[in-house]
Amino acid sequence: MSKNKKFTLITMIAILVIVILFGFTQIYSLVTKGFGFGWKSLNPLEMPVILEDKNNDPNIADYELIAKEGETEFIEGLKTDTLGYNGSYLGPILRIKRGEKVNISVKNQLEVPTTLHWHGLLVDGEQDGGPLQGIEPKQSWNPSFIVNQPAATLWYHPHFAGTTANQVYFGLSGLIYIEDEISNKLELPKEYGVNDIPLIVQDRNFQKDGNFDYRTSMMGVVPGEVIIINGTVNPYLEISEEKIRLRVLNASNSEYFKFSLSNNDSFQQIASDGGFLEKPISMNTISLAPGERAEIIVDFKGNDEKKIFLMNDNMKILEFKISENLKSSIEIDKTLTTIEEIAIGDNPVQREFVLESMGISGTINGKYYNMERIDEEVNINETEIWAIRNIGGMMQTGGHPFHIHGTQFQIISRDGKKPPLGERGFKDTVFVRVGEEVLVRVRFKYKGIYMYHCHILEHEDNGMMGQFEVQ
Ligand SMILES: [Cu+2]
Repeated sequence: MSKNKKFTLITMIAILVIVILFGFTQIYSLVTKGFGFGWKSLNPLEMPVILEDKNNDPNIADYELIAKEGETEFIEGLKTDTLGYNGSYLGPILRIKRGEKVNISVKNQLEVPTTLHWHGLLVDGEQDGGPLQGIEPKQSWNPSFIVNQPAATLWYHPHFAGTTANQVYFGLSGLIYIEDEISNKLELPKEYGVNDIPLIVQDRNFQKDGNFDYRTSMMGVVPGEVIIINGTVNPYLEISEEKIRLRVLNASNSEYFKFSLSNNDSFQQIASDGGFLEKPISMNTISLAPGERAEIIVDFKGNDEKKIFLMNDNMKILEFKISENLKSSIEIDKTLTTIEEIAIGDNPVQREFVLESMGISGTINGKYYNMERIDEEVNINETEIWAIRNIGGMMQTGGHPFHIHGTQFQIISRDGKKPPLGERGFKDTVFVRVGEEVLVRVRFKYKGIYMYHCHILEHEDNGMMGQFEVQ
């Protein structure tokens, strides 16, 4: 063989190996990056509606959520096929008072089965909306529960085994606000849409005709070049008051976000997944893995710049258009709530959850999800210590957001060290980096079968989930 031919052969084999390793779609995405949206044609940030309670009794709420297909105009003049609850994309906000009885009629108008899971809500296993509560097309599911947990920003989304990632990507997600005596009493911005703003953050790819370009390879989902907030492409928000409360949800399938302000100003975190922190915490960046939430207060007082952006790493994702005459705001309370450590008995039950992933799929304790199998038996009202370990795996690129249903837990440690201040409140999802071990204190107050899983939705759909029964 001539030197030239040998060289060509080696080059071709090298290209083949690269393509097999990284997947065609990943390479395509790398090549086309930079031809994305940039920052142009700004749209006012969409505000989800607050769902109307159809019951006049102040202690009972009757809600209706209809999962259906629709069309959404993200890009001017182009229609995108989407899914939504009661609308074409995303869903309304369920605003629930602590102590209230909630009846929900969930109707499935999709052509495929779905479920509706209340992420972060403490309810019986049968009301939880996991993979075991499937709703066939044209059928309804009518969960009913009393909400008894602190004020928090939670969310809802489908959880049907194997199709969750697709249904969430196309639009099925919504927020739940729980309010209680503490949240009502605190000095905080609480005027919805004015100074209390939801931010449902998602990455998306679009095709030329406007449709979503949801692509996966053996590596996982192809990261979106466009960040949309509340379903708005290139959004802006008019700021007319000094202090604005942002309730941020990472509703992406697999992207990890690192938020900051373009002027690098600090802001204050006031809540994590399960509710308020004890005190506001000042910070310059906040990271959220898929499924995680945080509430932050941004103070725009004394800014010379009239344009400040919310950033994800180095990318602008939301423009704050700041008014000339900002309405002055109240001072935020210095103490928000009291968080008691979840009480623990002598010799608590300890469990270990080993996370291992291979590109788009993964296992927990070496097992893929099996609907017929109960992986752990847990006693009700008994605090346990769960150790979650990420041992990496083949083609492992990042960490796993580990979500436990039916509880709000407390993080004891990350690799033996106390968690950062923003993680010392209640959590239902914790990001576990490669090689890291996270210990949590967990207790269940309701009975039934629940899930624990990775909240990278492609991992979840491809087996990275287990079941436990509380009794
Ligand atoms: Cu994962």
